Amino acid sequence: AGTGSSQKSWRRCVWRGTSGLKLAFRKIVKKNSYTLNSEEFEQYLKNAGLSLETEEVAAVFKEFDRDGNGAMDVNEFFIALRPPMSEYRKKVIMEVFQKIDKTGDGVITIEDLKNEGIINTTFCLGSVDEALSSFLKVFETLDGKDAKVTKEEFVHFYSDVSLHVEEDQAFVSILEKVWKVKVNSTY
Ligand SMILES: [Ca+2]
Ligand SMILES: [Ca+2]
Repeated sequence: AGTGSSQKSWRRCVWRGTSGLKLAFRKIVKKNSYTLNSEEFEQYLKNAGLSLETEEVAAVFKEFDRDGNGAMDVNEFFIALRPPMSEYRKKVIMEVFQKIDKTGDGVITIEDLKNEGIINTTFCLGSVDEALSSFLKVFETLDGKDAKVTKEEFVHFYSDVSLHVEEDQAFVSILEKVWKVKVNSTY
């Protein structure tokens, strides 16, 4: 297993080769029931032009295989290859999450959003609950869409957003606008 910083540089390296990896992964998932094992992972890293020692691959695979079942699924694959977010952005995301979670139960549900004016329900078809529930489902990317956004789902969603937003200030204002909160941006 590598140190934290070698893992980081590894990820940066992989990220640069990511378009090749995505193609490779698409090819494999068709053949192999949507997961890949350590050997397949190594093979496809090689195909993507990233040669690593077998032990390195194994160590990385172990870290990526978050539920430890020996198979990497697409979610684990992309979560793993995503470059780490800055501490600042992580804090911003957690701050916003806590502000939205009015009931304080650690999950964002429609109860938290009622009467907060987060979405304009005036022109929605169906009930306010239905509208809020569809809104919440947008942020659910990990488990089944149950209109309950966990911290993990929230962080996962905004980690993806974060990849596409260069400036911290822009990132903060995206969160502020969507969730109608004010971020206390001095940490
Ligand atoms: Ca809540
Ligand atoms: Ca959920």
